[in-house]
Parts: sequence; structure tokens; C-alpha cells
Amino acid sequence: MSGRPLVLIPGRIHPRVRARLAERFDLLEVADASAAEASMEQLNRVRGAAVSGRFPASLIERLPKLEVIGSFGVGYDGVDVGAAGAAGVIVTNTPDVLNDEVADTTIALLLNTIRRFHFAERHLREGRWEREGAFALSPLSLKGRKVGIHGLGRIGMEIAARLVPFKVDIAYHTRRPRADVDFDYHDTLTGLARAVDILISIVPSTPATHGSINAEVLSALGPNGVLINVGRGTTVDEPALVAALRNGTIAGAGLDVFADEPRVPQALIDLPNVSLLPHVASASVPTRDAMADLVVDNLIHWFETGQPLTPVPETPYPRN
Ligand code: NAP
Ligand code: 8YV
Repeated sequence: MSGRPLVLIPGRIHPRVRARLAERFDLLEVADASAAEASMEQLNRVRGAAVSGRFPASLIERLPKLEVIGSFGVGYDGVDVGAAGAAGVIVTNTPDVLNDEVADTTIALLLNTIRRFHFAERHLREGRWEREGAFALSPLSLKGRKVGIHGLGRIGMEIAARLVPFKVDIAYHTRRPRADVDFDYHDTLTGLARAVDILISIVPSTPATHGSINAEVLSALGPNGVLINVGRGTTVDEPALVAALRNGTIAGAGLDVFADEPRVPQALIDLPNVSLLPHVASASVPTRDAMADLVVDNLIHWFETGQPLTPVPETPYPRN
């Protein structure tokens, strides 16, 4: 035994997290959150953890010395923060360092969905421009649109800042209105959807957001409506979305996130009026490196000073 804290890594993680942790800590790497291959003696010594994905209560219960979990990503819905808090374990996430990347991706996805550039590029690559002529005009345009942002937090604010120069009207829905913006506030999601013709969702996966973009919201968005989801797939009722896209209840959708990743419903893939990305909003080398560093820096700071850098609100520091 080295005297260095033992840090558990359940499942795959960004290589920079692993490499930097190995410089400071002993590592216990297991295939997944079942930690089936670890002995009780090893689990009894684990003081920290780094995870990208699931960290369930069943694992927390088997780690009596666990102090801190560093979760890779700003969304931490894979970590049972209730069980962590009850066990006195601090959970950290990676806020802010990915705001710009995710907001940039959101704008790209919005324009792609409306102007169908992915199909236009395929037209060129398949030689159809030369053989058949110009690509069809896009039925939709961003011009004159009203954009509703579902979730005006760290990333939502960066999306809004990028939309201002596009000369679109901006409105939003959150549970509590923000005092520092003058965009129109709607106290219900359906009310927001009724008032706009583009809805951008950037909320966390919680019981309250689960399935909240449903048939009623899509119907309120209307036949010229476009849904963009970069938050979490669980926020959207996917069967209702497929129906709305098929029958013209809304005009199109751009999705970076899905309810059961990496499985994407074939019904969505088959639709002509969607742009689909495989959860890549933060997926550049510089941004993922910054996220990896924040995971590691949280653990280092915890073991050096007894304080986390970016604890999640459910496991605050100082403890309540
Ligand atoms: P944040 O700063 O915590 O902002 C969350 C926003 O959602 C706040 O404005 C919050 O306002 C609102 N919200 C929360 N629950 C709500 C509800 N039930 N109804 C309406 N609004 C609600 O989080 P962030 O850093 O911007 O990140 C947001 C989420 O984006 C993450 O949790 C993650 O799931 C997702 N994300 C996805 C990617 C990707 O790769 N696609 C990348 C990064 C993040 P109130 O509290 O006032 O309601
Ligand atoms: C990551 C994300 O892709 O930060 C988040 O919440 O969804 C993304 O930035 C993910 O967390 C890592 O797999």
C-alpha cells in the first residue's frame, strides 16, 4: 500500500482523467458500476471516484470510506446524488468550461436543421449537383423567427448571447425568472412554445423535466415550429416527437441527445425533417480536455484542502 488515496474508476473515462489521476493517486479500475471484479478489501479502501456515466446507490453503499465523486460532464444525472448526500459523499461536476462549445454546437444544429445543410452536402458528394442541378430550396428560414429557450442557465445564457446578433426575438421558460435579463419570461413550457416557433431545450434530466416536451408542447409550437434539444434526451417524449414530425404538427427537429443513448429510434433516423448528432455538443479536444482537468482538479483539491472546487447543489460544500 502506497499511502496515496485509492480512487475508483467504474467504466470508461477520458484518457486525460486517467493519466492525471495516476500521477497522484492509486487507481482501482473496474469495467462498470457493478464493480464485480473488485474485492471487498479493495472497495473498503476507496476514498475517491471519477466517473463518466453511472454511479448508482448500489455502488456508493459498497464504498464505506468514499469521500468524493468527480463526475465528467456538467449534467450528472447518472450519479445518484441523493444516495451520495445521505452517505456524506460530495459529488462534483464540470460546469462552465463547456458553455461556449455547447452553445456553438446548438447554433450549428439549429441552422443545419432549418437549412438542411447535411442533405445539401450529401447532394454535392453524391455528384447530384452536376447531374441533377441545384439542391432544393430549404422550406424553412431563421429569418423573422421567435426563439424560446427552455433552461436559461449557464449554457442557455451563452445560446441566448449568440442568438442576439441573428436578430431573432428571444423568450424563455425556467422555474424562476432571472432578474438579469429582459427576455420575455413564460411561467409554463406550453406558454413559451405557444409564443415562439423555435424551441431550444437545455435543461438537466430531472423528474420534473422528464417527458416535459410532450404532444401538448409540440402542438403549441405549431406547424412552422422547430425543436432543438441539446439538454438531455429524457426531456422529450420521443414517440410524441416522431408523430409530430410525421404529421406536420411541427416542421423539424435537431437533436444531439436521445432518451436511450446510443440507441436512436429508427423512426427518427428515417425522417427527412431532422438533423441528428451523436451527443457531440461538447466533443472537441480542447473542451473535453478542460472537462477532464476539472474532474481531476476537484479530486486533487479535495484531498489536499478538504474542499471541492465545483460541488453539485445536492451535495453542497460547506455541508448544510
Ligand atoms: P444550469 O446552469 O444548471 O442551467 C439549467 C437551467 O435549467 C436553469 O435555467 C434552470 O432554471 C432550468 N431548469 C431546471 N429545471 C427546470 C425545470 N423543471 N423546468 C424549467 N427549467 C428548468 O445547467 P447548464 O450548465 O446550463 O447545463 C444544462 C444541461 O445541459 C445539463 O444539465 C446537461 O444535461 C445538458 N448538457 C448537454 C450537453 C451535450 O453534450 N448535449 C453538454 C452540456 C450540458 P430554474 O432552476 O430556474 O428552473
Ligand atoms: C458530455 C454532457 O458529453 O456535460 C454534459 O452534461 O452531456 C456532455 O458534455 C458527457 O457528460 C460526457 O460523456
